[in-house]
Amino acid sequence: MKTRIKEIIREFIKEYEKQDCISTKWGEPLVGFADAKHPFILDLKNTLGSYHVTPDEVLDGAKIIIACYLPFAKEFADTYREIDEISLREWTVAYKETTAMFKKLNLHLISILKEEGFRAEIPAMASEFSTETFRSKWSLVHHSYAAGLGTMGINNMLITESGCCGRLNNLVTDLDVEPDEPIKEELCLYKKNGSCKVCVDICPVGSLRTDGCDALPCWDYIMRNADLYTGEGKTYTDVTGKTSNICFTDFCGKCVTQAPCAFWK
Ligand code: B12
Ligand code: SF4
Ligand code: SF4
Repeated sequence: MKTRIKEIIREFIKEYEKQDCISTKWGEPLVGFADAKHPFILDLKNTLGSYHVTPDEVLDGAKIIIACYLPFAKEFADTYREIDEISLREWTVAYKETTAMFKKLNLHLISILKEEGFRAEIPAMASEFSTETFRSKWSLVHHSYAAGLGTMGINNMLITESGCCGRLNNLVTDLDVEPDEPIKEELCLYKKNGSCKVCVDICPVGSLRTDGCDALPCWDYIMRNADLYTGEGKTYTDVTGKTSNICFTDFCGKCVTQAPCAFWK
């Protein structure tokens, strides 16, 4: 069943990308299966905060979280290297298109799993966050870590064996499959042996430090791009209601495009 799900995801994305209306180019998806009852996940209400919802609150009887990391195609990501202060409209579009595609992929998976007698639910709160706390009630990074997709970089991104220049998606299910475990090898080069801090040096507003991240300067910076590129739809909803819910596609991403861990090869 795990192999079949991986193949369904791969095929769906390949076909989706062929549409004339889609300009984003994606690479090969990585898929992992997290145990919804893994102590790391059950402890998130303590480690992150009681606001964080559990898989059971999304789907009663949740067993497995399907986690997907989808990299942007490397040649597509390379276009980013040519620019400096602001990001290209293409990236804003890529963010919006990837988010929209994930929603359709999730609906596709839900209907296939239903035919097989399984239930599945989208953790809708993953698409919302507060611009006061900069936290979502569903952390895609933490669940994808539990699914064995990668480890946490000091750029605040999940770094996978394919890199970190991509986006994450989760689906909560009651699938009956063997869960994957978090990977043991540290993938961030700073955490591994101190040999890199490119992301810290490259951040134009000092958001990233080797001992943590300050979300506010990053937020202010990427909102300049959001103001510039209006009309591209939204990737997120601000639960405080302070920012526009009509157009909310924010992007900078220098820390995930111009770092050695963006793509390992
Ligand atoms: C809020 C948010 C933002 C905010 C705040 C980011 C911040 N730095 O705090 C803003 C809008 C600024 C932002 C910017 C970006 N974001 Co953002 N963001 C989110 C969102 C919606 C919620 C994040 C959240 O609630 N995290 C939970 C809190 C508790 O985690 P945290 O504050 O990051 O800190 C924790 C980790 O550092 C962790 N930690 C430390 N060490 C370790 C070790 C291990 C093993 C683990 C598991 C954890 C861990 O502990 C900390 C506290 O518990 C998620 C989507 C989602 N629903 O998850 C996307 C998400 C994290 N963002 C993503 C991306 C790509 C970006 C940008 C590159 C996009 C851009 N706009 O240019 C930038 C990069 C900024 C950066 N380097 O952090 C991707 C990350 C993909 C990946 N490879 O991991 C996500 C998952 C969206 C997606 N669908 O893929 N983002
Ligand atoms: S750029 Fe280097 S230090 Fe920063 S997250 Fe990637 S590997 Fe770690
Ligand atoms: S997205 Fe840009 S501003 Fe935000 S942390 Fe990364 S490099 Fe810094």
